[in-house]
Amino acid sequence: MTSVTDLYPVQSALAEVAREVEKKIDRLLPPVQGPEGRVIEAMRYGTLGGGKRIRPFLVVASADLFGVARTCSLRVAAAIEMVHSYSLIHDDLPCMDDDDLRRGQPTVHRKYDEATAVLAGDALLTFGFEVLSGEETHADPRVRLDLVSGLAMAVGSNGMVGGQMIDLQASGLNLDVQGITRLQHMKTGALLSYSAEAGAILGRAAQDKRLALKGYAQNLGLAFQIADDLLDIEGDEASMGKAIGKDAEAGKATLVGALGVERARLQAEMLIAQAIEHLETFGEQATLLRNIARFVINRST
Ligand code: GRG
Repeated sequence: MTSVTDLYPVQSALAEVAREVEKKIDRLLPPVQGPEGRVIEAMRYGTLGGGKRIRPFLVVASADLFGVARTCSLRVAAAIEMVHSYSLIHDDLPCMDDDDLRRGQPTVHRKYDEATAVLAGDALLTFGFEVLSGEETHADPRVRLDLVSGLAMAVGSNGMVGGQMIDLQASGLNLDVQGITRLQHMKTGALLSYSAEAGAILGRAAQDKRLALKGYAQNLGLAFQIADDLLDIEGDEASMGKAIGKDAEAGKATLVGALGVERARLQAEMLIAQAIEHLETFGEQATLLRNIARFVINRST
């Protein structure tokens, strides 16, 4: 059983990476100017000033295992966070989840307008790739190509976008546990998993180490999603005395819905144990990655 005090070091490490990646994103994004300034302002609004920055943490912590310079790993972390922010901006749109608030603030389409939100998401997605492909990311063009193609696969129709498509149709698909697991792997797991793998790519790690980090983050991603659904339910119970979350109400496919709260909680714990097993090859060096895995299922936001 993990106590709250065990999680302090990982929380401060997470906060440190969050601060560093915030600065990096701020420096990389263009300044708000010219007639196109509105979309840049919306890109900045949608990316800066919030979020747990778990994906950047995974990049930096896994790259640290191979002695990669922070200037490089933070650049990759920033690129991934831009792509993650694009997905959230588009996910909040009226044609998808139709949310008014994100991270406690008005969503991008509420603060600006729908067209600006679509464009800000598009521009963040493409800018993420621009950052990855830049020479400052890594001197070796093969490494940059590996990073670019890995991200493309993680967020395309075989990854995040495909998962989102299945999710949008989930109420009519009658998915079983296997189907929901696949959906979650695609929608949430692929980008999380790529984040850890990106650290290994930057470090030109041997294939077994790269696969170990990928496997670790795949299990982590699924547990992360279960924890997110459990927090949704707890939030709804606290605010309205209801036993089902917004996603369940909306007919969305969640493992919590399919397995029930208790079995889903156990499943998340089992996934975290499996994630940690993948790290054996790194010994003590991977302590932070082990702790972030425990943090993911013990977090309160
Ligand atoms: C629109 C192409 C497209 C994809 C959207 C990731 C996603 C796909 C939608 C997010 C919806 C959602 C609530 C998913 C559950 C888990 C998840 C990815 C939550 C958001 O990620 P966090 O918790 O967010 O890392 P922060 O705010 O901390 O960055």
